[in-house]
Amino acid sequence: MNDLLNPAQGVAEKIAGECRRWSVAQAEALFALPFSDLMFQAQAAHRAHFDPNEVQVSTLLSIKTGGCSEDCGYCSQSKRHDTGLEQEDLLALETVLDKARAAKAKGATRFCMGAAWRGPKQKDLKPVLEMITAVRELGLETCVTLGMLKEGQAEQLREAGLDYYNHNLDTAPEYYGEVVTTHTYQDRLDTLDQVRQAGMKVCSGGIVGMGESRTHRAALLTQLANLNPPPESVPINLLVQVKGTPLDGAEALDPIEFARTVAVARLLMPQSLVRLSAGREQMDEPLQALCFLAGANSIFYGEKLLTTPNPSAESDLDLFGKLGIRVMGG
Ligand code: SAM
Ligand code: DTB
Ligand code: SF4
Repeated sequence: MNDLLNPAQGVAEKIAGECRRWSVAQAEALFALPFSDLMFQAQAAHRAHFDPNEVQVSTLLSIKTGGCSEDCGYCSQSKRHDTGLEQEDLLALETVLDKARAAKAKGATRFCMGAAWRGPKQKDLKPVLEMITAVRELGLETCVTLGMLKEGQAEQLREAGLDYYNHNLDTAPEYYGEVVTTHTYQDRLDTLDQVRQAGMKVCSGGIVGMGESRTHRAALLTQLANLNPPPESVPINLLVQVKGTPLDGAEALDPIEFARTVAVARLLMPQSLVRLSAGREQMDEPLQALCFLAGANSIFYGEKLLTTPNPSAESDLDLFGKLGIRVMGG
């Protein structure tokens, strides 16, 4: 048996120590483990680096909704898809601050602001910089997701006090062209590079359930894990199917395969926060519990993601109570 796959070999230690670069074949071999072995190893990796009973909570807000030039096949906000979404201008600073205060009062520790842009124009960036500084002054960690960054923009974000920049690789390089044609995988990697060079923390993950193969899922996680260093935060989104998008009607991903994806993310990136992200509204409690067992230790918290529903804060706190989970940093 390959050493890496032998539970007796302590895969968590091997991963944290020797194995900086992962091959897709190694990731696929983890996917193919008997479920109990995979879960056991993911739990061991999780416990080596985190309190297994703590989950980080982030609240999302769409600060600029709809009308996006890009053609991402999953997205409700592309102007190329007839989803019936009402386009909105950039929110006012006070509106954002009210939402951030409410999120903090409900127990969120990080506030993530998303804009439906290919990337920010300089005139758009200025008000966002003010939002970042003001949200941080409330005592929340800050994250924004604004699309592709141009030269110098990452530095401006860092100077405004931004903690995390979210920019997902979304799927395998080989599958990206099936989902998006208006920008490339290399564009995504270039923005991640700029964020790192500017000294910010990286939040990057992907979406599963878009009709991709297991090999594609393994390739996505390999790409993320081989970033040097890996992202501090790794959102794993289950596709939320939106009427009017090309991916509406994609074959649903098997829930066990979803839990396996979370476990492999935990094993490949043992020191990262792995976030159980979009798609929780479509998951029952046992599946979410399985994902926490597989090593997920962050969620989006609050009744809305960007444009689609998320479980209520009350139902999440109820689930945390049943599972004995505490809020990280809460
Ligand atoms: N426009 C920016 C960009 O594309 O990076 C930021 C906003 S975009 C909505 C942020 C991320 O949300 C996407 O990269 C994708 O991972 C996720 N996302 C968007 N629509 C989704 C859906 N229907 N289901 C699951 N995840 C989705
Ligand atoms: C991430 O990985 N997922 C979030 C956040 N980063 C920006 C967005 C999920 C969006 C789900 C679909 C919607 O609400 O529009
Ligand atoms: Fe635009 Fe981002 Fe949606 Fe793509 S994912 S259409 S870039 S908002």
